[in-house]
Amino acid sequence: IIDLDNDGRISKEEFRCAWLYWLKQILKPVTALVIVDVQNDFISGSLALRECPAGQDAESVVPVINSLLEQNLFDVVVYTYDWHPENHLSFVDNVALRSMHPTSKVTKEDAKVHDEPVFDIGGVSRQQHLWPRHCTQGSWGSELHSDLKVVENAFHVKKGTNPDVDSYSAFWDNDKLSKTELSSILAQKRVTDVYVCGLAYDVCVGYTANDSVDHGFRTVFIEDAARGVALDGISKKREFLLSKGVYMADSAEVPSLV
Ligand code: VGL
Ligand code: ZN
Repeated sequence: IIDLDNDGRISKEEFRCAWLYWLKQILKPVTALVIVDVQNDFISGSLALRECPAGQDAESVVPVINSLLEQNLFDVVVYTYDWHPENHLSFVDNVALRSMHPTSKVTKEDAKVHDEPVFDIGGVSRQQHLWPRHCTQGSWGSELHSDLKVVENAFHVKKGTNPDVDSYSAFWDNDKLSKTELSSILAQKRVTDVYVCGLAYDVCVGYTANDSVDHGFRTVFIEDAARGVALDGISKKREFLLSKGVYMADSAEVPSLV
């Protein structure tokens, strides 16, 4: 007998039992926690989320993620890093180095943070959201928050290393020109289920969750272990990810999902 809730859907409790006693035995999930960009610049540096429109406290994800790690729930743990060269196209102070495409509504002279100029990159037009200079390779801002637990045998994946294209997703750059190491790590470890968390909800965590679904992974987004840039961005991203089949979870229910 299946216990259905008011919407006629299987209840969470029923699913939990079905998962634990049947599905998990058959599917034998291999789980990965992908901790996206929990770096100083997004917490207290140049792109501190508390100074972004949503005004969120990015540091508060650290104890939530540490608690998940301390419970040893995952087969694979991956830390990702936004890892930009000095001349990266997303930095507002690099606009002077760039050529604008004729279709750009934003000019070199008045480009500011959050504008989206269209650059001409060797004859290719590429629109880019502008950010303050952040996460330059090897800088303090690019380091993980010092309280974040770093487990042994974890993988460390860098993204955003090409000066001419941004990379919000930990799988691909924004134009899908090249992949990071993430998909080969997950394939080599035979991962089936990807859990994502970190910074920022509506940017890099959201893009990573989307690409995780597109790669065929069952994907869980741990919402209380993520903080975002803008409230409307967060709610739009949430609706979009739900429509793609991402499971939006609270960290407290993760032990019953893995
Ligand atoms: C990110 C803005 C620019 C992120 C990275 O990690 O969410 N956001 N670069
Ligand atoms: Zn970046």
